[in-house]
Amino acid sequence: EPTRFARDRFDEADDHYMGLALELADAGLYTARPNPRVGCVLVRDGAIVGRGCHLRAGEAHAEVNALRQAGDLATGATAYISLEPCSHHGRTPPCADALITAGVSRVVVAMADPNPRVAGGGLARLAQNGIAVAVGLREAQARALNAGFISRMERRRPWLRLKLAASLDGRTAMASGESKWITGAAARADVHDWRARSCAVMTGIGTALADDPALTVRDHPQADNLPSQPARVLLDTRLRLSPTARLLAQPGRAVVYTISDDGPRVATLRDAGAEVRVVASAGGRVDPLAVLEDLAAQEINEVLVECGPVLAGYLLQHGLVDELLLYQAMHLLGDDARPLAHLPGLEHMSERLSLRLLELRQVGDDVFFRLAPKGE
Ligand code: AOF
Ligand code: ZN
Repeated sequence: EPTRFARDRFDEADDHYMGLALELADAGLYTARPNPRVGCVLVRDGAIVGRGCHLRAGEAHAEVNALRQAGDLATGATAYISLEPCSHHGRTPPCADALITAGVSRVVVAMADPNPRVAGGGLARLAQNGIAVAVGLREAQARALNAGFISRMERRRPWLRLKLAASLDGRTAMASGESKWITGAAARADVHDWRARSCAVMTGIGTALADDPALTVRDHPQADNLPSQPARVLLDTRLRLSPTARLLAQPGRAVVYTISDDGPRVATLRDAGAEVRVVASAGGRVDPLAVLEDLAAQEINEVLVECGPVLAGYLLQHGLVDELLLYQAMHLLGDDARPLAHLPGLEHMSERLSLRLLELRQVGDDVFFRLAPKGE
């Protein structure tokens, strides 16, 4: 529905302060989940009188932290917030009411809150109380910061990042399955950073059997500050996972998705700490889309998939990849090594799967590409 609020009346100072609000929001990158990362700056007579961010679900929202800092100086101030203030009673009372009570005179937000419990209600409440409201400043940046939260609210599925590590000739493992290590230590540390911001890390049974990964965040500055380890999610059509698998023995949730109704195997894995969930099948295997929808219902915002070529190919082919994170090592593995992703052979260039380059950087001796499939 078209917004009734001004989208274009922003000056350079507005842009500057919204930039600060977004910087503050970044402080919740690893800790705010399942809530969005939000920052707020209060400005009166050209001076910042309050700054706040939202650090953890259940704790104060960004606006409340900024208002506390400003005290009486909030009266007549402009609030720059990276997300529409809430209007609902959730884990905390509505921020829109707090801004009204504090006597703020103008509110600028980067984007409306896609949460159906808010969805314009916060802005409407402010406007009804005589507060000048403007929305849409640095919206793209605000949406990128909370891609997972927004995806969960708008599409009812998480934001999916597919991480792959390949040689210069695009190979991901030797024919034997040996894949440790394609890329260097710096690239692996970078992957732990992507894990740390995610609600879940997902893999397929092929990778789980071949590598026995732990799928936890380790050796990361935020490792001990996370609300929990990301949930470890396994797609295991026939429940082939060993009850002694490392991914079951780590702190945090381990969720095994299957289409199997093999009671004894389910019981064995549950005893070993797994949450076993039965979902729909797609072509005789666990349906990844059904898994994603189930994860969204559990407040999973961002999913990092670290898997082999079968699941990678499926996700790419079915348009389920929102971002591809590719670490490429400067060596050649040869014709017998395994490809990046299994995709059907194509006859024409016009059928190719095109990607848009979003980011490119060197990580140790490897090269990192962040890409988005085109045409979504
Ligand atoms: C804000 N400011 O800093 C954040 C907001 O359960 P609660 O009370 O923590 O509410 C969570 C919801 O509030 C979340 O789903 C989103 O819609 C909004 N987040 N709103 O005004 C904030 N983090
Ligand atoms: Zn709020």
